[in-house]
Amino acid sequence: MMFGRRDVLRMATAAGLGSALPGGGLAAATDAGIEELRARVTPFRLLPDDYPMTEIWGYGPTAPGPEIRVRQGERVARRFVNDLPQGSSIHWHGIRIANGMDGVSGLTQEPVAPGMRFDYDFEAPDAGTYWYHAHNRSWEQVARGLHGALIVEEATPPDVDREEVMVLGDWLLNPETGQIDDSFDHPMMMSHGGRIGNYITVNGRSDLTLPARRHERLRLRLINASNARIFPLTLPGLAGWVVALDGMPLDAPEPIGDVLVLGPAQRADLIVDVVADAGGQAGLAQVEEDGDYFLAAFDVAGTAAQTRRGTPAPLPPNPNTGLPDLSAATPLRLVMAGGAMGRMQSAVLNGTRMGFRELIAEGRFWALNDMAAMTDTPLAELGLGEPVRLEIVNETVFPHAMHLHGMHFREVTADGALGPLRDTLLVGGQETREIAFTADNPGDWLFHCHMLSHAASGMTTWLRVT
Ligand SMILES: [Cu+2]
Repeated sequence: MMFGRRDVLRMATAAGLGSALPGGGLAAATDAGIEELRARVTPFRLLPDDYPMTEIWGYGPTAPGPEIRVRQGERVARRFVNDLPQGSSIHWHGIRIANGMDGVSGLTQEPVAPGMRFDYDFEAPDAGTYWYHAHNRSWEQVARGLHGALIVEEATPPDVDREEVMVLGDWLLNPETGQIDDSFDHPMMMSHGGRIGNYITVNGRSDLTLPARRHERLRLRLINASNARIFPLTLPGLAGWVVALDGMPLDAPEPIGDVLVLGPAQRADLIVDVVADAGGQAGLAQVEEDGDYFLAAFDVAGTAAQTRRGTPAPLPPNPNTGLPDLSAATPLRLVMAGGAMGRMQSAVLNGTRMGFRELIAEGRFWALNDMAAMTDTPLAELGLGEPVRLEIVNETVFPHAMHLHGMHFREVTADGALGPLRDTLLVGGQETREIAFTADNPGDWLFHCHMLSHAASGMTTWLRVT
């Protein structure tokens, strides 16, 4: 099978592949001794050199923003300074966090106004691969570049030669100007699969190429930071195991299947060996109808070892691995309706039942349990420690990546078994799935679709744990 690079801009008429793109993080200590994370409008070398710079919104001069990395149990402290023209806040995706630090504008805090700041300070109780992103007008702000990796290292890291964090980005750019397409509220994006881009990057580059040696063992931390794109991935020239999903270690490493599917906001930790010959190429590729295209490539030179190593040990478990008590679990049900080609006749918006056409006029295309917007009352009020099972009925024809804040859940599979811990579940069109969790974190927690245009147009609800 041949693997090539995808055209730079699929919509563009002609352009050669450029190379160098600048990077560079930032970290500024402030007078208060807390590190600053400053969101600003900035030019970024997103496209190759023969294109103009792209104006992005970044945590610093790049997208993704600076990688935040701590050891398990350490604190993350950042002073968020908002130099954007809009209010904003930062959500620390997948971290079991105190509610007031969850960063959800309109639920756990007010948006931080332009020119203002907010100090985030929380413990990272679980090792794993997480990310941070804007959580006000997220369908616009994340798309403009406000996202970055948050890595929590194990006390005893796995035995690998090195690791690579790979933040998958999906940009919708105007092919004439190279600037971010600003049709964030376009009904087509809201009502279909969400804002799908035309320019895919890994760590802000379309041509990321890294060196590797045959039989080198790598840990890959994959993060899907796109607004709506579901990545079907293959790993040509690499062979190995999934060791964690959404940051949470699997009980045992699982061999990577033919295709690894990563929905919006989902992460996968892989331990892979380079099996391509020296002089060959390996990498991370996206499956498309006409072939597989490298998103990131390894140029294989030299040999790290004569033979492959054996199966890796599982990652050390995090402290929250207890199983929810299904026999005592409170049953909840969430019906997802609407969207193009759906059959939603009406839904309730701000206390008023409206027909689908009226809802569309209000920018609402979806409903959760008949509600086309966040309501004052939560989906459920749960007691601290209460076990829950939540059936998710997707009556729409689109897949949705359902994300629970503050707590991890396990999928209840058809045979009644419990799957691995996750924070984001990709539910296929017209599928019914079930998750279970113990409501062990007090506060108001969002539960929403991570196709961010969907979240903005009806697919957001919340749970209260007291
Ligand atoms: Cu959705």
